[in-house]
Amino acid sequence: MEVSALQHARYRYQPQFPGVLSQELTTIALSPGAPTESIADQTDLKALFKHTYGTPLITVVSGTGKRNETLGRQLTLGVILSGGQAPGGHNVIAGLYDGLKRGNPRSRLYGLLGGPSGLIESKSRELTDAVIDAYRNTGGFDMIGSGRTKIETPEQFAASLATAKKLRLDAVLIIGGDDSNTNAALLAEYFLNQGSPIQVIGCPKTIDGDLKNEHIQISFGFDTAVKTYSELIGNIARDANSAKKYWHFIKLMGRSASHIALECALKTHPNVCFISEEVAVKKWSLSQVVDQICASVLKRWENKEPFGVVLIPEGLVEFIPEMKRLILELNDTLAAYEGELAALPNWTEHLAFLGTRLSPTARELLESLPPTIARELLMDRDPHGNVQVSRIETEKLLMGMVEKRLSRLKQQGLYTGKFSALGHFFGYEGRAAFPSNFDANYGYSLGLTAFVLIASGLTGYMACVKNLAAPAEAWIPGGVPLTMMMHLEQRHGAKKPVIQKALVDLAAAPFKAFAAVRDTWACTTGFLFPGGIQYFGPAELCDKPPQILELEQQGSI
Ligand code: FBP
Repeated sequence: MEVSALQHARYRYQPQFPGVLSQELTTIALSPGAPTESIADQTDLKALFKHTYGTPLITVVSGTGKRNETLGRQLTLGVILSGGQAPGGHNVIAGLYDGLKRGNPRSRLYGLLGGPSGLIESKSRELTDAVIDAYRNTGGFDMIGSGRTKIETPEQFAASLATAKKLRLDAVLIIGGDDSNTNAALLAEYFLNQGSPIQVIGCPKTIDGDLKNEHIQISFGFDTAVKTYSELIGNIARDANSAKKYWHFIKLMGRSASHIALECALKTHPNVCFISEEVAVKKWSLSQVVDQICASVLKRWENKEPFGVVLIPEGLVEFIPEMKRLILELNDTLAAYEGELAALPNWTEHLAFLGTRLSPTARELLESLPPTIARELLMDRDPHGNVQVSRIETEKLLMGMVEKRLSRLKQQGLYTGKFSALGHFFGYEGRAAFPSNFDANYGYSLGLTAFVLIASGLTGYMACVKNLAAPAEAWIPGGVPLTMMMHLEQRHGAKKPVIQKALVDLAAAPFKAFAAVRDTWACTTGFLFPGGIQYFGPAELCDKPPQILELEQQGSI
């Protein structure tokens, strides 16, 4: 198979990992903490997770140096990649594989194909040296594929157990985000309920950075994704500063949370960046959001700088209270009139039909939106019939509204400049990039840690690695009980146990660092140009962890 020069060079990269994992793995010890509680709803969760609730936090420590036969026994494991791609996933599998072979060379690893459905439908491939070596330090999830199927129904749980038994698995590692790890917790509990000793361990994956708490400092994939987007933002900013004629509106992936936008802002110093969590707390209207962009446009035009960069988190519209209300009303109304709407030939008729059925405020807002956006709100639905917020072209919505506002100011003689805007959406560009050294090291360390937890007989845990702002040698591997990160949430009309998503904390150091300088960025040109990810060279260029992580751990820039 032909590979690029970089892929060839990356095959030879040796991921760095915690010092404690470099000793003979079969001599390692686990240090348990006190029993744990879930973050809320303790009584309900204790009842739902009778076998796995309340287990202690685990730290992996140096052992006595004596071989522990449990850790050296022959094992057969299954691994699943779940949800959206995140750079570093192949290295988790490589770390798991290497740990497994270091523990006992006769152990085997199966990849379940296409995400959780590989377990349900019993689709797997054995992962050998040749397969693993072809994917070391590469991006994407193409080694075994991924998928978004949830193991939900009693039949799916039973089929999962049947596959695990058929492959004679001792354990399954589920590499995924908050929902997939919730699934891992349910599966671990189910297996024990069925009297099966098959263990389930989770691993924190997502570019969104929203699987994060006291014990999970960041998910793998975030670092590479933000470094990729920041390179592109920096390049665009430099182009803008050269041509001096365009305003670039850049929407960034990340679902509801704005961690990606915040990290990209800290890395590139755009003129405007919205943090959805702040918009919600301050209850900004769409018009106030537009005001802020216009204020920067006017100021920069006065300064003879008729160009700029605006960063927009993917989930912004959900956090603008009036838009949120409109989306909820639309979801309800569309569900109530599903049949009638299906019979209408086009979206203009949908709009007219809905017009009389929405509240006056919702109707007014819908009608004030640019036609393309109104159309996206009406036509683009997910399988549950809800508006697909991530598909809404928020960058175009804001460009259109700013343009409208500026032409009004022009008519009033308050603005005489030109305004040319270009829209971009960065998302998929960053999900399958070659993992940065940080993600290559972190993914590999998570895989090795997962092996240690599995070989030690644990189930219902997420592999974790702490102290990530330090060099990899000083990272601390361990395990967090999945139930410890859970609470109950209303989902599809019922209370369900879920791992809590982490939104941007407005009281924490990363947001404060951004808030302290953004007014200056709005009026001046102080872009940073981070350039492409550096894979070979000095550590300060190649191994830097995400800035939000450094800020959280140091409390300052
Ligand atoms: P995960 O939550 O599975 O990690 O996926 C993250 C993400 O990249 C989001 O940022 C984005 O909104 C979504 O996936 C896109 O999903 P899809 O791959 O189905 O288009």
